[in-house]
Amino acid sequence: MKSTILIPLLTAATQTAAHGYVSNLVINGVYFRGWNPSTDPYSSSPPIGVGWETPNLSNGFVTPDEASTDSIICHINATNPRGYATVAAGDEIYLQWVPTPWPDSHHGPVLDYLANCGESCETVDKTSLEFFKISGPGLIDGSSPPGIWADDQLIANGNGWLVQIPASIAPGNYVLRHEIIALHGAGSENGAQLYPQCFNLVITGSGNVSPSGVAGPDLYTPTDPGILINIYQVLTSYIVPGPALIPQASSIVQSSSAITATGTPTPGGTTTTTSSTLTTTTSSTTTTTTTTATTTTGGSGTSTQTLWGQCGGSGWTGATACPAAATCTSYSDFYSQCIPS
Ligand SMILES: [Cu+2]
Repeated sequence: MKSTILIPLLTAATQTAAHGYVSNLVINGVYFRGWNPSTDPYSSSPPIGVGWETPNLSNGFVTPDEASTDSIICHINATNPRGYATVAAGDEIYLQWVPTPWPDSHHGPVLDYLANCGESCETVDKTSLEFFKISGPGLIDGSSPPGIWADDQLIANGNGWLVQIPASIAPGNYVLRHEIIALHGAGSENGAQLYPQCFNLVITGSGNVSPSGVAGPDLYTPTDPGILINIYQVLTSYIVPGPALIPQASSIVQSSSAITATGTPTPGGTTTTTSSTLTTTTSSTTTTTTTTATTTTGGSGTSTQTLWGQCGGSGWTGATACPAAATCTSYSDFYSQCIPS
Protein backbone atom coordinates (compact mmCIF):
# COMPACT_ATOMS: atom_id res chain seq x y z
CA MET A 1 0.00 0.00 0.00
CA LYS A 2 2.76 2.39 0.96
CA SER A 3 4.70 1.87 -2.23
CA THR A 4 1.75 2.71 -4.49
CA ILE A 5 1.47 6.07 -2.77
CA LEU A 6 5.19 6.74 -2.58
CA ILE A 7 6.03 6.34 -6.26
CA PRO A 8 3.93 9.21 -7.62
CA LEU A 9 5.07 11.46 -4.77
CA LEU A 10 8.72 10.86 -5.55
CA THR A 11 8.07 11.43 -9.24
CA ALA A 12 6.48 14.77 -8.48
CA ALA A 13 9.21 15.81 -6.07
CA THR A 14 12.07 15.21 -8.48
CA GLN A 15 10.37 17.29 -11.14
CA THR A 16 9.26 20.28 -9.10
CA ALA A 17 11.78 22.70 -10.58
CA ALA A 18 11.40 21.56 -14.18
CA HIS A 19 8.30 23.59 -14.90
CA GLY A 20 7.90 25.89 -17.88
CA TYR A 21 6.09 28.40 -20.00
CA VAL A 22 5.53 29.41 -23.62
CA SER A 23 8.64 31.23 -24.81
CA ASN A 24 7.20 32.32 -28.15
CA LEU A 25 4.54 32.09 -30.80
CA VAL A 26 5.16 31.58 -34.51
CA ILE A 27 2.43 32.94 -36.79
CA ASN A 28 3.03 32.30 -40.50
CA GLY A 29 6.76 32.24 -39.84
CA VAL A 30 6.75 35.39 -37.71
CA TYR A 31 8.15 35.08 -34.19
CA PHE A 32 6.47 36.82 -31.23
CA ARG A 33 8.14 36.46 -27.83
CA GLY A 34 6.04 35.41 -24.87
CA TRP A 35 6.14 36.72 -21.32
CA ASN A 36 9.32 35.43 -19.68
CA PRO A 37 8.60 34.82 -15.96
CA SER A 38 12.33 34.25 -15.31
CA THR A 39 13.42 37.74 -16.37
CA ASP A 40 10.52 40.07 -17.21
CA PRO A 41 9.22 40.46 -13.61
CA TYR A 42 12.65 41.82 -12.66
CA SER A 43 12.69 44.39 -15.46
CA SER A 44 11.46 47.93 -14.86
CA SER A 45 10.38 48.16 -18.49
CA PRO A 46 9.78 44.75 -20.06
CA PRO A 47 9.10 44.95 -23.81
CA ILE A 48 5.54 45.34 -25.06
CA GLY A 49 4.38 41.82 -25.71
CA VAL A 50 1.39 39.71 -26.67
CA GLY A 51 1.66 37.30 -23.71
CA TRP A 52 -0.26 37.93 -20.49
CA GLU A 53 2.11 39.16 -17.77
CA THR A 54 2.45 37.17 -14.56
CA PRO A 55 4.76 37.42 -11.55
CA ASN A 56 5.14 33.66 -11.74
CA LEU A 57 8.58 33.81 -10.12
CA SER A 58 8.71 30.11 -9.36
CA ASN A 59 8.15 29.30 -13.06
CA GLY A 60 5.39 27.15 -11.67
CA PHE A 61 1.86 25.93 -12.23
CA VAL A 62 -1.70 26.44 -11.05
CA THR A 63 -3.04 23.71 -8.75
CA PRO A 64 -6.44 22.02 -9.09
CA ASP A 65 -7.40 23.69 -5.79
CA GLU A 66 -7.06 27.01 -7.61
CA ALA A 67 -9.35 25.99 -10.46
CA SER A 68 -12.18 28.08 -9.03
CA THR A 69 -10.02 31.19 -8.63
CA ASP A 70 -8.84 33.89 -11.04
CA SER A 71 -5.42 32.19 -11.14
CA ILE A 72 -6.79 29.62 -13.56
CA ILE A 73 -7.68 32.24 -16.17
CA CYS A 74 -4.21 33.21 -17.41
CA HIS A 75 -1.93 32.02 -14.56
CA ILE A 76 -1.21 33.54 -11.15
CA ASN A 77 -2.04 37.28 -10.85
CA ALA A 78 -1.88 37.65 -14.62
CA THR A 79 -2.41 41.11 -16.08
CA ASN A 80 -3.19 42.21 -19.62
CA PRO A 81 -0.26 42.53 -21.99
CA ARG A 82 0.13 45.85 -23.76
CA GLY A 83 0.07 44.50 -27.31
CA TYR A 84 -1.40 41.95 -29.68
CA ALA A 85 -0.57 39.97 -32.79
CA THR A 86 -2.76 39.80 -35.86
CA VAL A 87 -3.82 36.49 -37.36
CA ALA A 88 -6.34 35.53 -40.03
CA ALA A 89 -9.13 33.10 -39.22
CA GLY A 90 -8.01 29.73 -40.58
CA ASP A 91 -4.33 30.40 -39.88
CA GLU A 92 -2.26 28.15 -37.65
CA ILE A 93 -0.32 29.35 -34.60
CA TYR A 94 2.67 27.44 -33.25
CA LEU A 95 3.30 27.79 -29.50
CA GLN A 96 6.77 26.86 -28.34
CA TRP A 97 7.54 25.88 -24.74
CA VAL A 98 10.62 25.96 -22.54
CA PRO A 99 12.39 24.11 -21.16
CA THR A 100 13.42 22.13 -24.22
CA PRO A 101 12.41 19.41 -24.05
CA TRP A 102 9.28 19.86 -21.96
CA PRO A 103 9.86 17.40 -19.07
CA ASP A 104 8.72 14.07 -20.45
CA SER A 105 7.34 12.93 -17.09
CA HIS A 106 4.73 15.69 -17.42
CA HIS A 107 2.30 13.70 -19.58
CA GLY A 108 -1.08 15.21 -20.28
CA PRO A 109 -3.51 16.98 -22.61
CA VAL A 110 -2.84 20.18 -24.57
CA LEU A 111 -5.82 22.54 -24.61
CA ASP A 112 -6.62 25.70 -26.56
CA TYR A 113 -9.44 28.14 -25.94
CA LEU A 114 -10.49 31.51 -27.34
CA ALA A 115 -12.43 34.26 -25.58
CA ASN A 116 -13.75 37.41 -27.23
CA CYS A 117 -12.52 40.57 -25.49
CA GLY A 118 -14.98 43.01 -27.06
CA GLU A 119 -13.34 46.44 -27.38
CA SER A 120 -9.77 45.51 -26.42
CA CYS A 121 -7.83 42.61 -24.95
CA GLU A 122 -5.30 45.12 -23.60
CA THR A 123 -7.90 46.57 -21.22
CA VAL A 124 -10.50 43.82 -20.79
CA ASP A 125 -11.33 42.57 -17.29
CA LYS A 126 -10.11 38.96 -17.38
CA THR A 127 -12.96 37.81 -15.14
CA SER A 128 -15.41 38.78 -17.89
CA LEU A 129 -13.77 36.50 -20.47
CA GLU A 130 -15.76 33.47 -21.59
CA PHE A 131 -13.65 30.72 -23.08
CA PHE A 132 -14.68 28.23 -25.74
CA LYS A 133 -12.49 25.27 -26.66
CA ILE A 134 -10.99 25.06 -30.15
CA SER A 135 -8.58 22.16 -29.60
CA GLY A 136 -7.99 19.57 -26.89
CA PRO A 137 -6.27 16.26 -27.59
CA GLY A 138 -5.48 14.18 -24.51
CA LEU A 139 -4.51 10.50 -24.48
CA ILE A 140 -2.99 9.22 -27.72
CA ASP A 141 -2.18 5.66 -26.59
CA GLY A 142 -2.77 4.36 -23.06
CA SER A 143 -1.77 0.76 -23.62
CA SER A 144 1.68 1.10 -22.06
CA PRO A 145 1.64 3.20 -18.85
CA PRO A 146 2.10 6.06 -18.38
CA GLY A 147 0.96 6.26 -22.01
CA ILE A 148 1.54 8.59 -24.92
CA TRP A 149 -0.16 11.95 -24.53
CA ALA A 150 -0.73 15.10 -26.54
CA ASP A 151 2.22 16.82 -24.91
CA ASP A 152 4.47 13.94 -25.98
CA GLN A 153 3.55 14.95 -29.54
CA LEU A 154 4.42 18.52 -28.57
CA ILE A 155 7.90 17.40 -27.48
CA ALA A 156 8.31 15.45 -30.73
CA ASN A 157 7.47 18.50 -32.86
CA GLY A 158 10.08 21.03 -31.78
CA ASN A 159 8.67 21.39 -28.25
CA GLY A 160 5.73 23.29 -29.69
CA TRP A 161 2.05 22.91 -30.47
CA LEU A 162 0.18 23.89 -33.59
CA VAL A 163 -3.38 25.18 -33.24
CA GLN A 164 -5.66 26.39 -36.02
CA ILE A 165 -7.91 29.41 -35.56
CA PRO A 166 -11.30 28.17 -36.83
CA ALA A 167 -11.87 29.59 -40.32
CA SER A 168 -15.45 30.59 -39.60
CA ILE A 169 -14.79 32.48 -36.36
CA ALA A 170 -16.05 36.08 -36.35
CA PRO A 171 -13.27 38.69 -36.64
CA GLY A 172 -12.43 40.58 -33.47
CA ASN A 173 -10.21 40.83 -30.41
CA TYR A 174 -9.54 37.50 -28.71
CA VAL A 175 -7.50 36.00 -25.91
CA LEU A 176 -5.95 32.66 -26.87
CA ARG A 177 -5.69 30.52 -23.74
CA HIS A 178 -3.23 27.67 -24.34
CA GLU A 179 -2.62 25.10 -21.62
CA ILE A 180 -0.77 21.91 -20.75
CA ILE A 181 -2.16 19.88 -17.86
CA ALA A 182 0.60 17.67 -16.45
CA LEU A 183 -0.73 14.47 -14.92
CA HIS A 184 2.40 12.82 -13.45
CA GLY A 185 1.16 13.51 -9.91
CA ALA A 186 -2.55 13.54 -10.71
CA GLY A 187 -3.27 10.24 -8.96
CA SER A 188 -3.37 12.21 -5.72
CA GLU A 189 -5.92 14.92 -5.04
CA ASN A 190 -4.55 18.33 -6.01
CA GLY A 191 -1.61 16.61 -7.74
CA ALA A 192 -2.20 17.69 -11.34
CA GLN A 193 -0.27 20.72 -12.61
CA LEU A 194 -2.03 23.25 -14.83
CA TYR A 195 0.02 25.53 -17.04
CA PRO A 196 -2.29 28.14 -18.62
CA GLN A 197 -0.69 30.69 -20.96
CA CYS A 198 -2.61 33.56 -22.59
CA PHE A 199 -1.98 35.70 -25.66
CA ASN A 200 -3.74 38.64 -27.28
CA LEU A 201 -4.85 38.24 -30.87
CA VAL A 202 -6.70 40.31 -33.39
CA ILE A 203 -8.42 37.80 -35.67
CA THR A 204 -9.27 39.02 -39.15
CA GLY A 205 -11.61 37.45 -41.68
CA SER A 206 -15.22 37.31 -42.72
CA GLY A 207 -16.54 34.55 -40.46
CA ASN A 208 -19.65 34.93 -38.39
CA VAL A 209 -19.37 32.26 -35.69
CA SER A 210 -19.34 33.68 -32.14
CA PRO A 211 -19.51 30.70 -29.78
CA SER A 212 -20.59 31.11 -26.18
CA GLY A 213 -18.09 30.10 -23.54
CA VAL A 214 -17.49 29.72 -19.83
CA ALA A 215 -15.54 31.87 -17.38
CA GLY A 216 -12.08 30.61 -16.43
CA PRO A 217 -13.04 29.61 -12.87
CA ASP A 218 -15.88 27.49 -14.31
CA LEU A 219 -13.66 25.44 -16.63
CA TYR A 220 -12.56 22.72 -14.19
CA THR A 221 -13.03 21.20 -10.76
CA PRO A 222 -10.29 19.41 -8.78
CA THR A 223 -12.15 16.10 -9.07
CA ASP A 224 -12.83 16.14 -12.83
CA PRO A 225 -12.03 12.64 -14.18
CA GLY A 226 -9.35 14.18 -16.41
CA ILE A 227 -7.70 16.04 -13.49
CA LEU A 228 -7.80 13.44 -10.70
CA ILE A 229 -6.45 10.38 -12.50
CA ASN A 230 -3.69 7.82 -12.01
CA ILE A 231 -1.83 7.52 -15.32
CA TYR A 232 0.43 4.71 -14.09
CA GLN A 233 -2.07 2.10 -15.24
CA VAL A 234 -3.39 0.91 -18.61
CA LEU A 235 -5.94 3.45 -19.83
CA THR A 236 -8.39 2.79 -22.63
CA SER A 237 -9.90 6.26 -22.54
CA TYR A 238 -9.39 9.68 -21.04
CA ILE A 239 -11.95 12.42 -20.53
CA VAL A 240 -10.33 15.72 -21.47
CA PRO A 241 -11.24 18.37 -18.86
CA GLY A 242 -13.28 21.44 -19.68
CA PRO A 243 -16.21 22.15 -21.98
CA ALA A 244 -16.79 20.29 -25.27
CA LEU A 245 -15.04 21.42 -28.42
CA ILE A 246 -16.99 23.88 -30.53
CA PRO A 247 -18.34 22.23 -33.71
CA GLN A 248 -16.06 24.44 -35.85
CA ALA A 249 -12.90 23.12 -34.13
CA SER A 250 -10.46 21.45 -36.49
CA SER A 251 -8.06 18.61 -35.91
CA ILE A 252 -4.72 19.24 -37.59
CA VAL A 253 -1.55 17.21 -37.94
CA GLN A 254 1.14 18.39 -35.56
CA SER A 255 4.42 19.72 -36.92
CA SER A 256 6.97 22.36 -36.04
CA SER A 257 6.92 25.79 -37.64
CA ALA A 258 10.02 27.53 -38.99
CA ILE A 259 10.80 31.11 -37.96
CA THR A 260 11.53 33.46 -40.87
CA ALA A 261 11.01 36.88 -39.29
CA THR A 262 10.52 38.63 -35.98
CA GLY A 263 7.23 40.39 -35.34
CA THR A 264 6.64 43.56 -33.34
CA PRO A 265 3.47 43.41 -31.26
CA THR A 266 0.94 46.13 -32.10
CA PRO A 267 0.40 48.30 -29.01
CA GLY A 268 -3.15 48.37 -27.67
CA GLY A 269 -5.12 51.41 -28.77
CA THR A 270 -3.55 51.33 -32.21
CA THR A 271 -6.33 51.36 -34.77
CA THR A 272 -4.42 49.60 -37.55
CA THR A 273 -5.25 45.92 -37.48
CA THR A 274 -4.00 44.90 -40.88
CA SER A 275 -0.46 43.78 -40.13
CA SER A 276 2.43 43.96 -37.72
CA THR A 277 5.80 45.45 -38.50
CA LEU A 278 8.13 42.72 -39.61
CA THR A 279 11.87 42.72 -39.21
CA THR A 280 13.67 40.03 -41.12
CA THR A 281 16.26 38.29 -39.03
CA THR A 282 19.15 36.08 -39.96
CA SER A 283 17.57 32.83 -40.98
CA SER A 284 18.35 29.87 -38.85
CA THR A 285 18.21 26.20 -39.61
CA THR A 286 15.95 25.18 -36.78
CA THR A 287 13.42 26.82 -34.52
CA THR A 288 15.32 25.48 -31.54
CA THR A 289 18.38 27.49 -32.50
CA THR A 290 16.35 30.66 -32.70
CA THR A 291 14.75 30.07 -29.35
CA THR A 292 18.11 29.55 -27.73
CA ALA A 293 19.41 32.78 -29.19
CA THR A 294 16.40 34.63 -27.86
CA THR A 295 16.80 33.22 -24.40
CA THR A 296 20.39 34.42 -24.49
CA THR A 297 19.18 37.90 -25.32
CA GLY A 298 17.00 37.79 -22.24
CA GLY A 299 20.10 37.43 -20.10
CA SER A 300 22.27 39.89 -21.98
CA GLY A 301 24.29 42.54 -20.24
CA THR A 302 25.53 40.20 -17.58
CA SER A 303 27.42 36.95 -17.44
CA THR A 304 25.33 35.83 -14.48
CA GLN A 305 21.97 34.26 -15.17
CA THR A 306 18.90 35.35 -13.21
CA LEU A 307 17.26 33.17 -10.61
CA TRP A 308 15.25 30.41 -12.38
CA GLY A 309 16.96 31.22 -15.67
CA GLN A 310 18.66 28.68 -17.92
CA CYS A 311 22.35 28.22 -17.15
CA GLY A 312 23.36 25.29 -19.32
CA GLY A 313 22.42 22.46 -21.61
CA SER A 314 23.27 21.21 -25.08
CA GLY A 315 23.64 24.16 -27.43
CA TRP A 316 23.34 26.74 -24.66
CA THR A 317 25.52 29.81 -25.33
CA GLY A 318 24.18 32.13 -22.62
CA ALA A 319 25.30 32.80 -19.09
CA THR A 320 26.36 29.75 -17.10
CA ALA A 321 26.92 31.41 -13.73
CA CYS A 322 24.08 31.69 -11.21
CA PRO A 323 23.38 34.37 -8.59
CA ALA A 324 25.06 33.91 -5.19
CA ALA A 325 22.08 32.24 -3.57
CA ALA A 326 21.49 29.80 -6.43
CA THR A 327 23.05 26.70 -7.95
CA CYS A 328 23.12 25.69 -11.60
CA THR A 329 21.21 22.40 -11.57
CA SER A 330 21.08 20.01 -14.53
CA TYR A 331 17.72 18.46 -15.41
CA SER A 332 18.66 16.88 -18.69
CA ASP A 333 21.32 17.05 -21.37
CA PHE A 334 19.35 19.96 -22.77
CA TYR A 335 18.48 22.06 -19.76
CA SER A 336 20.11 23.37 -16.59
CA GLN A 337 18.47 26.00 -14.42
CA CYS A 338 19.51 28.42 -11.62
CA ILE A 339 17.76 27.02 -8.53
CA PRO A 340 17.87 28.65 -5.07
CA SER A 341 20.53 26.93 -2.96
CU1 LIG B 1 6.71 20.49 -13.25
